[in-house]
Amino acid sequence: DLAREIAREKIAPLAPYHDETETYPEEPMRILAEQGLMGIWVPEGHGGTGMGALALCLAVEEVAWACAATATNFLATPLGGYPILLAGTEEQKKRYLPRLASGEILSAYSLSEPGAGSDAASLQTQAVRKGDSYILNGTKLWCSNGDHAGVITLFATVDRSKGAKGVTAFLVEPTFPGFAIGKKEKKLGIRASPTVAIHLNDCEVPVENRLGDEGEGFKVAMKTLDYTRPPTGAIALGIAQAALDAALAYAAERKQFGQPIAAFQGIQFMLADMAMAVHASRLLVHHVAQLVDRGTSRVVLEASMAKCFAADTAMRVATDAVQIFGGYGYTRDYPVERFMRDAKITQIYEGTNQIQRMVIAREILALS
Ligand code: COS
Repeated sequence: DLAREIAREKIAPLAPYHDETETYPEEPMRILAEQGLMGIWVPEGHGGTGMGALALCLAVEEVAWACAATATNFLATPLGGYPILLAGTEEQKKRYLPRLASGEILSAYSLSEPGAGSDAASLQTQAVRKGDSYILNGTKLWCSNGDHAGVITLFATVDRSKGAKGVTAFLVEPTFPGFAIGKKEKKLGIRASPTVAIHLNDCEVPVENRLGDEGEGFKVAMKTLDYTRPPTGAIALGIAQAALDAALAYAAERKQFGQPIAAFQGIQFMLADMAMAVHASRLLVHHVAQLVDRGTSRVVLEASMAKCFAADTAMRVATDAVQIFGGYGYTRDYPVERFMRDAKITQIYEGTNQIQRMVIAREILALS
């Protein structure tokens, strides 16, 4: 309820401005922190509210209903922070989690590289141990919220020849020597969410900032995605619900041939299909989130299904909403064109929907 109130009253009115100007939604992010929503996923013992995965999905959906870019920035902190929960030492948890929970600092997750997207294990950024530090060299790409993060969970390899088994996770702070934020991408959608490159030029990371053991990083990266693909599905769900709501309102109000277009069966069937898909997405997202909250040890299948289905739904529903708005929908005077642009990224980030289908196929074939 709190997330919905903030989203509708404070975030939605600013969304078109931040989209148009490609500026960071400072005010929405400040309010989300002020109201205690940054700490939903953080256990109470570490300064959060410990409300769990379902609560995070509900909050993310509400924020995304208003502004998918703000929701992406909001989700970047659990994305960077879950690895600390999963693999961090007590000391690392104490150092970072309370500050992430309060919103004092934000986080980000940096896995992808220019040559390593879907094939994440082929990353090339190198980490070489030198005394009490690791020296990191390489370029990371597509880091959401990277230029606003106080700590970034960043993946490098200690041995390129080992593939996934060489990948190691580090907690990198932007003040570390040799760390630099690079190009900010100019994007089709979620334009108020910065997507940046990171350059590591003999970047010095203290040994105490290695997360987990050498070679454990790939599993940490994958387990993290099991927790963050459901709320990524919730971003898609928020966009889809916003597009459906806009289409319903417009179809009831817009008159052609002497009656509201909602009276035409052609439009009714579109709206019915949109509503079914949105409802099914919500059930998939909530189901996997509840499995996580119940402590289910493996949610790979359900997480990929929820993310993939909700993202495809968001794209289809937003495209249909533009269709229902007709020519008006194609202009920036109405929000549905933004929903359509924003929906597209949900089929790409956190693992493309092709990768999700690959993961789903692997899981069901192994089960049978
Ligand atoms: N949880 C725990 N361990 C996992 C795991 C998971 N969800 N997924 C994979 N692993 C483990 C495997 O069990 C394997 O361990 P062993 O060698 O001990 O058997 C290891 O990790 C390597 O896994 P796998 O062989 O499946 O790796 P692949 O190179 O085939 O890649 C995919 C797997 C394609 C699923 C992975 O690279 C992926 O998700 N790519 C998309 C990346 C992505 O989502 N990027 C966007 C996020 S950054 S915003």
